[in-house]
Amino acid sequence: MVSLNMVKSMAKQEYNENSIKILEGLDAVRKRPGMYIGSTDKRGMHHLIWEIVDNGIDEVINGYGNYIKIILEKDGSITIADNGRGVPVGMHASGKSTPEVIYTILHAGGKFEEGGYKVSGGLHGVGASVVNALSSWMVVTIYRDGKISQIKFKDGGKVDSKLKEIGKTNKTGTIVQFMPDKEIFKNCNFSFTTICERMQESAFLNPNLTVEVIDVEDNLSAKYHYETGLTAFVEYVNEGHKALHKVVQFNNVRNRIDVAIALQYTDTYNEQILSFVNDVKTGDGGSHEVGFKSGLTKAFNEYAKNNNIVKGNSSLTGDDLREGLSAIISVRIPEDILQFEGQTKGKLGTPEAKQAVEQVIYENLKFYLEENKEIAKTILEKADKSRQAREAARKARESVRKGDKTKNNRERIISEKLAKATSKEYSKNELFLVEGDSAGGSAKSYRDREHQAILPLRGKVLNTEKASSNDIENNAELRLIEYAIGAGLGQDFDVKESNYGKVIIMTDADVDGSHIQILLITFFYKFMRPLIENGMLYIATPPLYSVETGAKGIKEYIATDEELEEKKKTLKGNYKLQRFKGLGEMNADELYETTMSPKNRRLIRVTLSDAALAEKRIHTLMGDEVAPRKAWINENVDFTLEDDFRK
Ligand code: 28F
Repeated sequence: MVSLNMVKSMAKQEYNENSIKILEGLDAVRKRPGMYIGSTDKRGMHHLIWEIVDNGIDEVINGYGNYIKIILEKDGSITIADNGRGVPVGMHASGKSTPEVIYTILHAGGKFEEGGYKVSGGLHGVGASVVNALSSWMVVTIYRDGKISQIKFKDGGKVDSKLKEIGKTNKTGTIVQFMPDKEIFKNCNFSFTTICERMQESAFLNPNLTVEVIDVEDNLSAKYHYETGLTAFVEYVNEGHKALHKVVQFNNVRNRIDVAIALQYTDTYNEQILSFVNDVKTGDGGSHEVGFKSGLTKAFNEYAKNNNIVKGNSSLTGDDLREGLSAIISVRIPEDILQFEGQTKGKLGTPEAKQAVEQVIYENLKFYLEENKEIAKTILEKADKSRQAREAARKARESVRKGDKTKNNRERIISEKLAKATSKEYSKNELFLVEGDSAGGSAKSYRDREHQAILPLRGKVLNTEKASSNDIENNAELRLIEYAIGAGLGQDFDVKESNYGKVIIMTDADVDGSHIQILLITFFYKFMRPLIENGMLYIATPPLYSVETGAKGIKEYIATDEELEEKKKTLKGNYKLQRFKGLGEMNADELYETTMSPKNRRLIRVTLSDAALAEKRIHTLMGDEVAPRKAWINENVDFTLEDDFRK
C-alpha cells in the first residue's frame, strides 16, 4: 500500500499550524448544502460521516494510528474516533485555536499540501467544517500532548465552548461527535448496513486498519480487519464461487503512484472489477482501469503467443479474457496530479495512472503466468471458450433476426404472458415487471396501452449470482424478460436493440418485494449491464397508505411512514386510513394513478455502483453474518429501503 519511501518523505514534511488557508464562511454551506454534500437526503446525510471518517483514514494512510470506531448513538447523533496523532491543539495566527479553525472555516485545508495522499475524490474532502455547518451540535475531543482537549459547537458551527483542557491522558487520537441538523436532513436515519459496507471496504484497502461499527439502539456491532488486504477483498467478492487459483496480488510504485492489484478467476461468466483511488471507489472507472485492462490483455496474449497456445494469428479480446475475473485495483495518487472527471466525479482522469497500472499488471502478470503454467492454461482455455460462445451467440442472433423457427417460438412464449405496448417508438415504451399475477392483471387492465407493457412475474426470481447464460435460457421467468426486452444477454446484449426505454420493477412494499428487487437488479447487472449503465432500469414506489377525508371522500396517497406522521398532524375530524399491504390490494385505477402514471409516480433509478452491491446483499441475506442481515431486515420491513442502491 503506502510505500516506505513515501511515508518517510511525508514525515519530513513538517506541518505548520499557520499554513491553513482561510476562504469562506459556513453560511454558504447552510444556504446550499447540495453544493457541498451532493444532496440533503439519506445519501447526503451519510456523506457527513464519510467526511469525518476520511479524515481519520487519512491519518492511517499516512502512517499514524490503526483504529477507527463509529458509534450510532441512541439520540441519532454519531461518534467517530481514531487513534492517530490527534488534531493539533495550538493557537493559529488568527488568535483562534487550530481545531476552531479546522471546524469552522471552509476549505481549512493545508494538511499534507505537497506530496501526501489525501482521501479526496469527487465530493469528498470538502472538510470537517461542512459537517459542522450542517449539524445542530458538534463536540470535538482531542487526545494529544498529554492532555485531553475539547471544543463544542452548536447551531451549524457557532462556538458553544472554546477549546479547553478537560483532563490528562497518555493516549493520542481524535473523537468527533455530531448531530445532523433536522432542519436540513428531514426524516433521515443513519443506516448501519450502509456504514458497515463502506467501512468494511476501508478495512480491505488498509490491512493495518481495524474498524468497528456500533449501533447502540439496535444493539448491533461489526468489526473489520483484514491482514491480507486486497487478497481478502477478492476472496470476499468471490465467496461461494469456485476459484480457478489462489488470489494473486501485486504491489508496486511507478512514477509516484502506488499501485495495488489483486485478482482471481472463478468458473463464473462475469467480470467484476472494483477500483479505488486514495481509498475512494471510482464507480465510473477511469485511467487506472483502462491501464489495467490493456496490461492484462497484453500479458495474456503475449504469453499465449510465446507458448504456442493460440492457433494461427487469432488473439483473445479483453472481454474474452475478463470472463470470470474478479479484480480490485487500488491506487494512491499524490494530490498534485490527482484529477477526477465526469458529472459525479467518479472517474479518474490522471493520465499517469494508466501507464503506472498498465506496467504493474503487465510485468507482474507475465512473470506469474510463466511461473504458473497450469493456471495460465486453465484461464486461456476458459477465455477461448468464451470466444467460441460469443461467436455462436452472434450467429444465433443473426438467425433470429432472419426470422426462423426460434423466433416464432419466442413469439408464442411471450405473447401468452406479455401485454405489449402498441407504439413502435421503442425508446418511449416502458416495460413493467410486476410481482404477482393479481397485480399484473390490474396493471394490464389499466395502463397506457400505447407506451406501457406489462410482464407479471410469479414468485421469487432465480438467484443469478452463479448463473450462466445457459441457466437463463432454462429459466422460464428470466427467459421471458430476455425475450420481452429482445436485446440479447450477457456479452451479446445490445442495448440499442432494447424494445423499451425504461424497464420498471414494480413489487409490493415489503420484505419479499425488496428481495425480488435485489434478485432482479442482480440479473440485470450480470446479464444486461448496459441497461443500468444507460440509466434505463427503475424501481416503482407504490404508496403505503391512502387517506380519505371529507364527505366527498377525497383520497390522498402517502408514500412513507414519516409522511403519514406529518399528514396526521394536519388531519381534523373524520378520515379513513387504508394501509396497502401489497400492489394487489389496490384497485386497478389506483395502481395506475399512484404508481404507473408518469404524472404522479416516483421512479427510482438504479445506478451501477449500487447494482454491484445487490449481488453482495444477497450474500448478506443468505450468509452467516448475523448483524448485517438483521439490520437489513430491520431497515427493509418498513420499506425505508436502502437508498444507496437507488437514486
Ligand atoms: C474522527 C475523525 O479527524 N482525525 C484527524 C488529524 C491529525 C492531524 C491533523 C487531523 C493541521 C493544520 C490541518 C496531527 N499532527 N478523525 C480525524 N487527525 N488533522 S484530523 O492536522 C490537520 C492540519 O492544518 C495532524 C500533525 N499533523 C497533522
